[in-house]
Amino acid sequence: GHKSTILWFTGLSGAGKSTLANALEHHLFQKGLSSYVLDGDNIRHGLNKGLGFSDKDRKENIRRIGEVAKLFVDSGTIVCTAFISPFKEDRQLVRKLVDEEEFIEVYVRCSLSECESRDPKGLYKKARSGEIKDFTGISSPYEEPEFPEITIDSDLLSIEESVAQIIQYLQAKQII
Ligand code: GGZ
Repeated sequence: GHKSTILWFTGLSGAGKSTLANALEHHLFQKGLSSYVLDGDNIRHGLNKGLGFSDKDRKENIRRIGEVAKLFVDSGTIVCTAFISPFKEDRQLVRKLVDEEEFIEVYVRCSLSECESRDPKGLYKKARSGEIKDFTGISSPYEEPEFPEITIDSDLLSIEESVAQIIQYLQAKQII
């Protein structure tokens, strides 16, 4: 068995949140554990279609995702959320929605220059040229977590090493 929990991935666009959340989910699935990933693909294109990237919309995006994540915890699932979630206050509000041990903040730390050089979707380039406004790290702030439960240095670690670091934490806390 396992305890249900929220693994709240936060970090810049291109830091590897979704990739890591999906790799972790795959690993947990192999172990027979029930987990689920919430990310832009299933949330921003569905439930939160219509929300943009103003501070206000990001706040509402994160609030709703927090509420959905809480439902997954209630259902007994390990839920991995992969959103930039740039504001400390919004992450703090989600943290308060569940029991203390049920919120694990995972800071996927990666330098802006590394994210920008990866630029898999060409968004940083568009942000620099002004084609996209309010872009996190360029023209909109990212507030680093002060006391994340886990920090993954994604510009130094492979996906496998990163997954291993999270698994080790979950085992040490007897969540899995
Ligand atoms: C940041 C943006 C923006 C702006 C579109 N700022 O790398 P991606 O493409 O796949 O991930 C980014 C995603 C961020 O959505 P989130 O829901 O995670 O953001 S937040 O938590 O702040 O609400 C990026 C794309 O959407 N994208 N415009 N202006 N990222």
